[in-house]
Amino acid sequence: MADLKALADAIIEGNQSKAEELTKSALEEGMPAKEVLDNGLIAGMDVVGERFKKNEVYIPEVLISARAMKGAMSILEPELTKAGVEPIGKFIIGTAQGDLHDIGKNLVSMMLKGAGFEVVDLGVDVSAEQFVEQAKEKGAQLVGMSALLTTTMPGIEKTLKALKEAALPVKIMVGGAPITQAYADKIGADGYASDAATAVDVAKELIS
Ligand code: B1M
Repeated sequence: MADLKALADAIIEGNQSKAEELTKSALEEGMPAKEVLDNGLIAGMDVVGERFKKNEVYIPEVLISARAMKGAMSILEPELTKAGVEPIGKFIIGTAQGDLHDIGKNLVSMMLKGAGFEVVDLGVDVSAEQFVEQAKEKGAQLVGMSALLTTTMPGIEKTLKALKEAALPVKIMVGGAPITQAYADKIGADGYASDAATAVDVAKELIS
């Protein structure tokens, strides 16, 4: 009998080979891919997110868990596609124009994937035009921007204006070390999060 609790634990421990092995055996036993995803992988990443928020684990542990999740997802994804399982939302993410910092943005991206979002990562130094074009092309519900430099924060505001002018039905989220809730409110962003685990909660709220 497939042990989804052991799978969740393997994700929490960041044990990639065990997570992959347990995912394979659950599928071989005929367990639905969605059940493996929800009660194994996502259940594990939820615990990691909560521990990260409480400062019980730090960035390296989260990255190791995310790597285990990614390995198991590569086995699960073809089965999810076959079963027609839809992601809970489509999220476009990138770092503001002129800004090359991507460690926090990558962490947010991984946690969102861990929570069941489809994430299109545009990378770093992303212009307002690229955000708008990709949001349109990919039919995203959420656009997230990250900035680490005070000098690149205006790029976030510019992109936000461009997305609003394009009248796309997207919610806009912002984050990164110099960004605050007050700044997010001032520029009219729909959501702000100070860390990657909270970003997942905010994203879920925005699409609910
Ligand atoms: Co840069 N750098 N850096 N740097 N760098 C800072 C940011 C700086 C504060 C250092 C300092 O002076 N004390 C300073 C900025 C000062 C300012 O603007 N006020 C700075 C500077 C000045 C620069 C350069 C200009 C240096 C130079 O060349 N003279 C240059 C700029 C390059 C460019 O971007 N054009 C530069 C370059 C670099 C490296 C390339 C060497 C490297 C980046 C490597 C990389 O990212 N691949 C780097 C690094 C590593 C840093 C520090 C040391 C660490 C940043 C980091 O990754 N933090 C940083 C100093 C520091 O913070 N101690 C510094 C960890 C990361 C997990 O946190 O990104 O905040 P963070 O993400 C968090 C939250 O903010 C949130 O979730 C994450 C996880 O919980 N979050 C979101 C992030 N994005 C979110 C999006 C959301 C929601 C939440 O919704 C969409």
